[in-house]
Amino acid sequence: MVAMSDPTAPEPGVRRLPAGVLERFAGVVGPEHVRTDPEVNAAQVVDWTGRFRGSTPAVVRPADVEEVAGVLAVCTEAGVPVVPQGGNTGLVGGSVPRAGEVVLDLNRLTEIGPVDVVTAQVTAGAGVTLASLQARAGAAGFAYAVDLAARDTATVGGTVATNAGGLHLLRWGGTRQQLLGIEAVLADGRVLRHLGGLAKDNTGYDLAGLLCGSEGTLAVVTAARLRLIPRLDARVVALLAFDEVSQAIEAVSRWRRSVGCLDAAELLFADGLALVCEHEGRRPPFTTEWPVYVLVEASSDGDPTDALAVAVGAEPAVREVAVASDDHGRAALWAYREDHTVAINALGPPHKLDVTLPLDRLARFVGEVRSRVGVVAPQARTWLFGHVGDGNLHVNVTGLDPDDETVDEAVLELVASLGGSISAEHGIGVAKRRWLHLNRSDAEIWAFAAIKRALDPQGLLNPGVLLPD
Ligand code: 2HG
Ligand code: ZN
Repeated sequence: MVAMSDPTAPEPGVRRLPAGVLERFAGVVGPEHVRTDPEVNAAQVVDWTGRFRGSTPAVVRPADVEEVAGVLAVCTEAGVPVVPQGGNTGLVGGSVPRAGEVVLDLNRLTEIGPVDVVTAQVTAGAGVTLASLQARAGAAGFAYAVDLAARDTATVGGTVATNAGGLHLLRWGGTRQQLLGIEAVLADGRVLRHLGGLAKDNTGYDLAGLLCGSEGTLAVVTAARLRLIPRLDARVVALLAFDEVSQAIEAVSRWRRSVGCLDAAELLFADGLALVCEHEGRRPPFTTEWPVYVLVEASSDGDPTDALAVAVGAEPAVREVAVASDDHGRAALWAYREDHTVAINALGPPHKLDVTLPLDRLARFVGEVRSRVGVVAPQARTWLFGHVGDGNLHVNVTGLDPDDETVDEAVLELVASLGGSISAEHGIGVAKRRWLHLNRSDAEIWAFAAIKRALDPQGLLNPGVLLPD
């Protein structure tokens, strides 16, 4: 018996599936892995921020690639749309069944292959969390280059599907730079598998590169062959205070050139730091409140503290410094930065605008964005933080109705007018697809649509995500 409520009487607003589809899903994955109870599925129909909500007739939980292929074949035959979902930590509404789609939950694909110590590679299933991947790589003397605050929940499949950037991109690149091969299932159940991990392999189209960042619209990622980096245990973190954002940005540009082992350079502002301290009940890092802070991390196989100290000492604009090289102290400094997301979310569902600016225009953007928001939404509050080394700012705006997009439009137009990207690392999702044209030409969007039609002719994979209507 399928573990579900009566499929003939769906919840109000929930899509009715064609007769027999739930039973066919159950035939593929086992009845206990077809979940139809709205209470059980509640956390999987809303995004992490609470801004994007939907409903689903069923969450289907395959155990492996064959079961994913079987479920998708049923969906194609029955014309049932699907939203692939991993850790559901996305921030642009890309993993939520907004129009009553079936949720294809990849969290059971947790297999991690052996670490190949000669080539420094590993194959990981879509449902492996970044934390588990780090643990496996670490045990073999390596690390995985992509790291995020949501590491305990975010999965390999989700980070590949969104080409996640994270905290260490400036040194090691984002997810696409780690990807040596992919296994993925097309809408009709066909399996694409290219996991050999050969360093040189020019045998046609780079499907891994194409699927990475396609946000579940072209195929469902089931595994990835990933590059590993050396595990560098000598690590130092410093939090540095500045008076002006332009000074902070210029200092980071110099440190990028002078400190070869720089892993991260993150930007914080006084209001965000104060919010984090209040929300977490934590003491501020300094007795004086400074307008701008930069958190830097360096790692090496020998102690990188001196290299960082020399570089920091050469910057007269640095007003105060807190340094930590032990695990506890480093985590405490990182928490001032990583806890922004949670602290802001506690104010109510934020609008998240994850953008990149050319580095020489970043300070100007910071100077203008709050007033642009103020003009269209005087009641709103704008929070800024991000990966300053990459020119990537996270503009979070609270105090807005979830569906009110006037602020989104004002900010994204400002970004585009300054030559920036409307999506640095979170993707387009449903949140930004109306503005894809700000960064992509008609010809590019035509090519996107042509690829989508070729791989998913019925438009069943993550409908409403990435591509404009
Ligand atoms: C981060 O950098 C994540 O911490 C989340 O990309 C950013 O909450 C956000 O807007
Ligand atoms: Zn980020």
